[in-house]
Amino acid sequence: MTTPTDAAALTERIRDYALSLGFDLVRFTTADPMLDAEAALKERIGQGLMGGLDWFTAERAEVSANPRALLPSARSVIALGTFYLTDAPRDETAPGDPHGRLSCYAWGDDYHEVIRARLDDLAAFIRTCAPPGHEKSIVFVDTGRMVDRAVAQRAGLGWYGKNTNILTRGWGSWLFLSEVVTSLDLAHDEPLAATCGQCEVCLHACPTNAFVAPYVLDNRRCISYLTIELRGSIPLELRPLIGAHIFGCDICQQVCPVNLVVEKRLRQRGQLGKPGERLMFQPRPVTGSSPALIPLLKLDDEGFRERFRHSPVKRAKRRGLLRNVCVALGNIGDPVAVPALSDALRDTEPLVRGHAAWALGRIGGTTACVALEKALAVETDATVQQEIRCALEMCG
Ligand code: B12
Repeated sequence: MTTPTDAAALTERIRDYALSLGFDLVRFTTADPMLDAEAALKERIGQGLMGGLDWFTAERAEVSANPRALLPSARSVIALGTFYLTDAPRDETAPGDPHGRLSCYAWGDDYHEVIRARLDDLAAFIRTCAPPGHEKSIVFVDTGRMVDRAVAQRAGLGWYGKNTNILTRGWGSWLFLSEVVTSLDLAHDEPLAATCGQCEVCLHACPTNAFVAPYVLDNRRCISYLTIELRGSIPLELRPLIGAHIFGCDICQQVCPVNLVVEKRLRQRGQLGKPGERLMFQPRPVTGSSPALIPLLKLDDEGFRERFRHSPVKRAKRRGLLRNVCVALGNIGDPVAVPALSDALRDTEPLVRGHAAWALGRIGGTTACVALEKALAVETDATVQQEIRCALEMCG
């Protein structure tokens, strides 16, 4: 039997160890089911707002909102936050050298790999200090069946922002969330009383109007979904709204007043933008935070694998990333991209050919039109033929 004093002492040992591993926030909550979260998830699925994420089923919602469905002996959940912002994004696009935007979380090494290693270390530590019979634990980061944000909210790690992200006073919303579900009895924290109050800046800043109400995101309109998770064609009406985003989007976080205050304070204290700080999340040398787009369009499978090994960007796969690059080039509208986009009309992937056609139509001009006409004469895929015809109409 663990006494409250034992539990408090053990909780502090675990907190200190987690902080020493590089986690920035550590809170503790019970392993009771999160019934509000389960109801919210089921409601969103029922309304079609999780459309496109076929794996997000009502059954999954039931399991992921109930830690004991995953570890029957669970008594506590350790909620962890890892700050990942390393510097403010720079828009490097200049005439003749179009650049795209990577969302900040994807600048550096794949956080799943970085955090998983820390979680395994923490779980091993917990095993060594657990009383007999309480050694069991399982770890989660993002891809596991656990509602990361609901755990973080109940543990008082942060509060729900209206853009659905968890916000914190010290680190804003620039945190990866992860958990350890354990059979240990620990001292539990309370949820925070903080809210976003009257502020709705994020809701109105979204270029695709993805928020149907505060706290409610329509996944199918979110640029993050369209550029990362969507495997097929990007809906025509949304393409112009995506701008130069080629992997994820940070707009609803960048405009958040809490985040702006946090960034300013961290910068003043020298905790942001410091060379050598959080190296694993700093922009990778070859790709940076806003990569040149034309060279990306020339990547073959091998080149893509090589360039994005250990980067979150690999999730989009070559065809998804090149699709996004075409859309960004179309939106930037610089004719310097016409030769590379014309070459992409001969890509092995119909998805890339179709989006290259759209971009050429949007940029327009005689060279783009001629390339589209030539491509139409030899194209065999019906969807791409349709894209080319639409593009020729845009060309005028
Ligand atoms: C599916 C998913 C997505 C989808 C859908 C997003 C979404 N809103 O659900 C897509 C691909 C679009 C996406 C995008 C992003 N994601 Co994502 N995503 C997930 C994933 C795998 C599941 C999220 C989920 O359960 N969604 C279901 C919906 C219904 O949940 P929800 O919107 O959070 O709803 C909760 C609250 O809103 C609340 N609620 C409901 N109604 C109400 C009403 C009131 C009044 C209140 C107070 C609360 C409330 O209850 C709900 C249940 O907890 C998690 C990882 C995980 N395993 O949890 C990461 C996760 C949520 N994503 C994350 C990140 C970083 C992002 C991006 C910022 C990435 C980017 N830069 O492009 C964007 C942000 C977009 C946005 N504004 O949400 C982080 C969030 C970190 C944080 N600080 O909150 C997570 C936790 C990954 C991680 N482990 O760090 N993501």
